[in-house]
Amino acid sequence: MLDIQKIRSDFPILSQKVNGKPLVYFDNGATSQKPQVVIDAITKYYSEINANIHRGVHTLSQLATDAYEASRKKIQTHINAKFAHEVLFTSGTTHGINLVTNGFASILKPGDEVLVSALEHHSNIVPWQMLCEKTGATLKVVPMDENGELIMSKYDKLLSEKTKVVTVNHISNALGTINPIKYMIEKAHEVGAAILIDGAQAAPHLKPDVQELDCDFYTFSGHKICGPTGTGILYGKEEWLNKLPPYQGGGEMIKEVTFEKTTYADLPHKFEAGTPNIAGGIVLGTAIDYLNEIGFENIQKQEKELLEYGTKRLLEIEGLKIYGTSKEKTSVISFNIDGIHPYDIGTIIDKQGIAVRTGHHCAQPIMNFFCIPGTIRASFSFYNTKEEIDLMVEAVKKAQRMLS
Ligand code: C6P
Repeated sequence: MLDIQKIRSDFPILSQKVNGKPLVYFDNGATSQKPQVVIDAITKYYSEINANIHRGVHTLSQLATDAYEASRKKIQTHINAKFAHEVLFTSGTTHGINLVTNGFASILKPGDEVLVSALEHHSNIVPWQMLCEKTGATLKVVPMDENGELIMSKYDKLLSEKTKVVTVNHISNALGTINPIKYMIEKAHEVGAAILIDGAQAAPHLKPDVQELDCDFYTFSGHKICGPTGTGILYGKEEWLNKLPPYQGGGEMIKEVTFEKTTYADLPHKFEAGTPNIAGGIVLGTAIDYLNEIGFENIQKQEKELLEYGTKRLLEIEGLKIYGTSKEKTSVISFNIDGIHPYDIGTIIDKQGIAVRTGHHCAQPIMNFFCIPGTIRASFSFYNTKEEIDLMVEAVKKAQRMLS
């Protein structure tokens, strides 16, 4: 059993008051809070070893380079990639997806098809639309049902030899659905398509094993897993990363430059032009260590309890409807109350110190599917408690009384 109070004391922000009330932070889907070890590691980097990496022979540059590359190895182990050079540092999930879509611009042709799912965040729709506009490929959508589950029989039918890439999130940010990605990866490969998994909402809750999954790309953001903002990871299979052209040109991504021709560096540097977020990359490793010390089994157990308890308590409220009722679900509850706009509830409960996200959650097609403008989304982390859920339920009831 986790000692939640001890864990909470690792996060300085959680003992703050907001609007005069103890903070109840249920916006973990947007970004997670940071433990003191992560905050300290940022200070330590800038106080002790700050220097540019892969460039200098001087001691600080070596220390910074070693720490950065050690973090890459740590992340390789964490996601079970075959090689460290399959792990690219990015600024986040959005960057990772754009790197891949940019690469496919030189591969796709008119008549080719890209399959996205109906459950995607805009970050995993718009770059693919842009790619299709550029190449003449066609974007097709794997539909979902009323529970927020992707319809696998429709997926099977959409796949054909025309399908060149499939892209799907591991977990939906708006509904919490855990998608059957293992099945989807196998099926994509049967028709020879590559597949990208958007792991932005999965990485906080589980340890993805990219070899076991056999996905071609897996991407996630550091800021959602207790790490700094402006950090992220794109895993790509070596053969794909070798095939794709570089994303950006600049320093560090070259072997040799002349005005006639430039040759590119080996992986991973081919995709890491310019000075990266060095502190961020190193400290992302610290965040991953922190989560592994707590243990993903413990994290899942705590979050499952919060999901079950939160669902039960919220459903006590008259007129409340939960969106996203899939069998496999993570600790996200999206809901609305009859006749009340989600923004109004969000604004009123904020006055009680309760932080939730309201709106379309960068997933407008999902809102369109349900014919709603948005939802109130409570997304729980392992450091949340049932007592906090009680506070939210009371605050929502109060808001409902005020607004009806
Ligand atoms: N979702 C949310 O509140 P970035 O912004 O690059 O770190 O992550 C983008 C992204 C991509 N895919 C999924 C499934 C996501 O959930 C997100 C980020 C946040 O739901 C902020 S919009």
